[in-house]
Amino acid sequence: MAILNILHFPDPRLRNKAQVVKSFDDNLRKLAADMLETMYQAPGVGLASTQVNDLRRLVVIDVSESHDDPLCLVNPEILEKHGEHKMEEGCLSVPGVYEPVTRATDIKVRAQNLEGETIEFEADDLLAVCIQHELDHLDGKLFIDNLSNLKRQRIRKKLEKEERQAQPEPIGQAL
Ligand code: GNR
Ligand code: NI
Repeated sequence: MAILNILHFPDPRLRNKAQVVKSFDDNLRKLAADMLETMYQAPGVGLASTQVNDLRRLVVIDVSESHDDPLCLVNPEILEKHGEHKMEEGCLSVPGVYEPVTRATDIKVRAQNLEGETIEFEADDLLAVCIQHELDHLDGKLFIDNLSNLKRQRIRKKLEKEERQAQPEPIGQAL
């Protein structure tokens, strides 16, 4: 297993749209295992493939308190949405930023598991929020996209500054 690098906003690769998975092989299972390890280590309750610069439609989620209930969803779709509520969200790709987002409260989901079998289930509470958040990632969307341009601009500036301080550019050589 391996810890993967999580892309941070405003990295343009977070805008990529992930592609439908057709081969359910060991390589896909390795990606899922690596994404779970990366998510637990972060720590976070979900992670989408686009966040680790992979374009296979795969999300991993674990909203359990004991961190022992992993869910891997391949090619996930939301079939039904019911109700609305506003909840504070965060994102491993937008570190340190927490903003309220309006989402459906109850959803019906269809996905495939790592063996390619179709599964359908209903979700509510944090699991429903998390699934909607992760599906947005697969389509290149981020939870800050619905904020005002000014707010998003401020977030971009803050993260760009943090990125520079984490990896300072080499000092130009004297010529
Ligand atoms: O760890 C995460 N917590 C979270 C909290 C509220 C709403 C959504 C999330 S998902 C986030 C991990 C992440 O960025 N997944 O893409
Ligand atoms: Ni996220």
